[in-house]
Amino acid sequence: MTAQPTAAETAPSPAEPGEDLASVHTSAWALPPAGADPRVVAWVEQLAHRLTPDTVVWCDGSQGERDELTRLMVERGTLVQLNPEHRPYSFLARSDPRDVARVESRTFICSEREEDAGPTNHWVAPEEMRRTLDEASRGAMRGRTMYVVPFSMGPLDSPLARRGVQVTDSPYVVVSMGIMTRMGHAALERIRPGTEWVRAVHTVGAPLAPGEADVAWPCNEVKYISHFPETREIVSFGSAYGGNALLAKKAFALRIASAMARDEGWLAEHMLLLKVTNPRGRVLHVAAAFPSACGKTNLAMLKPTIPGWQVETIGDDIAWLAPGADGRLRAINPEAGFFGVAPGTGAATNQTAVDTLWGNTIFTNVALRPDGDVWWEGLTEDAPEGLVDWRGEDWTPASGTPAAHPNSRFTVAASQCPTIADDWEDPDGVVIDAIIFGGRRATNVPLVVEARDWEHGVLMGATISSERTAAAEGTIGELRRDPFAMQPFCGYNMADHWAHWLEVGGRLRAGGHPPRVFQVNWFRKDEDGRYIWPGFGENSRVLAWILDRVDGRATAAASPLGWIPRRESVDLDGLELPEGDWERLFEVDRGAWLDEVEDTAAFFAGFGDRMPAPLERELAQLRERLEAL
Ligand code: OXD
Ligand code: MN
Repeated sequence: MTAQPTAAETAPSPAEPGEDLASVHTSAWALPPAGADPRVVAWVEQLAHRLTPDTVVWCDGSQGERDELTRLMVERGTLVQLNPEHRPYSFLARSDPRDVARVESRTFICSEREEDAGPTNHWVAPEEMRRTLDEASRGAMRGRTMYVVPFSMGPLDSPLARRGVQVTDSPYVVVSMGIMTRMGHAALERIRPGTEWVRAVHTVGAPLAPGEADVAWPCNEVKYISHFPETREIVSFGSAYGGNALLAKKAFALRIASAMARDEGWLAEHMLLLKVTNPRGRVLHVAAAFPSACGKTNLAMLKPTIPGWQVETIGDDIAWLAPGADGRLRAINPEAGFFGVAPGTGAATNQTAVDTLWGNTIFTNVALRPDGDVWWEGLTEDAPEGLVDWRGEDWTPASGTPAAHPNSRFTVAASQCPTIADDWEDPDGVVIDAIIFGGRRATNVPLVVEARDWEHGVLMGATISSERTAAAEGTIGELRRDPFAMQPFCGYNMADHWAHWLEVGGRLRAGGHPPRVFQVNWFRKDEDGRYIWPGFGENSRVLAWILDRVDGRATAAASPLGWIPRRESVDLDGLELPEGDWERLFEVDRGAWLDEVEDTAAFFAGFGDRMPAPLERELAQLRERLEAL
């Protein structure tokens, strides 16, 4: 594949003074739909003048539009249509091998003041970033179509929903946004004078010279995923993949929305949402934050192994939470689809996800079977014969590389999930009874602990972490911190995010029903590196204990780390836990924990005077409880 030109190489010279770009281009620019908010129309026009697409198309979100776009992409080689006998109305996309994941090193928070981005974000001054992006994006859509994609995050008429408009030159992004959001005409209609809406600009950054042939996955070596939290704007240049390009997701629903939520008194979080019905018929709802690649989609579609419990899905990645008029915390899933990691999704780990993907699905960077269906590592135990890998090359198990890219994905409507809850689109949101924070920890962190109170729970969220493995840069065993699982997604200073949680907690406490807060860790290992807890469906035993605590039925014992379950209060029937494993799951190593507290103190010190005092106090109290052991 030929190298894509860089941003600098592709930037055409600015228009000559006095040149009337509008008269050059407007002929192919479709008229905006009648009634479109004039602010949106003016913004699109201004962008079209800068990006100079050949055509401007306003997307209506209809099936006909989607059919036309997929047809176009099949023709261009961006999509392969899968065999409809196996996977009706489904497609495979193979990305450029240099565009396969989110690029955190190229993700910028451009707040007015550096300290408002904080030490966990890459900050660039907004004027400087605007200058860079203006230059890079001048003419960047030449030879392409600019699609205008209006969308709603959250059910269309929910008071918790927010609106956005993304322009993009990638039809793959349009079709994906159509699955991941409520996209099209209905969303545009809801942007009226006075409605706040997020402006999101996306270009693959690969303009075409007249007559130049396109490639299947245009992108640019240089990438900028830039966020302007004060003005609620996103500009993404150079990538067409996932969170870099589907700007409704991480860029809007987390980075920009977290800043909106800070200003407006709610929370935008990297959390899955569950509805759980206990054996007594009580319905409870759970929000759970886990870092990327900790099995959020599996937990969101959990099949309990214990009788009497029903778990249903509301969301698998993002939750917007707000104290309601009744003083209780309510939550919506702002998304309409799942953009899940394919490898590791199979009958043994998540049959519900496998069932969700029966059709109407876009797969990206998975392997292709000779019968026109897809495959990835973990879908079945053995790889089928005759696979073509994610790069489009023939593959056998002897190839020595995975057939599906480790970050290969499925994009599918949430409504297609067999366990989707009946209240998943409740416009008022569901009442949250429990909040769970989880990390991937081989050591120290017990299977489950209940926080002593909200402040202690905020400490648990602020200290989510995973040990580095050989797969990540850095020293093995060193902690990779991912506070609130929001390290790559918080659009403002992380310490202010903790202060905001403390403030929201104060309001929930005043309402009399703050959710209970828990920490879980499915990944603890013994000295031989063996996972002690079986995980997956067996996690229902832990979830049941958590919700029995909320229901006032399960007992707990005090530990320096918080409340841990008494063995008899957890349903372990039918689980063959080797002798001593239960105790190992809750072991507190005083020395290792005191070291961890010191590491946390050093981490907190990095936030200087933005560090909220109640969290420092919580840490000091934890140290005291450990010292008393
Ligand atoms: C995701 C992520 O894609 O967290 O959901 O990276
Ligand atoms: Mn995620």
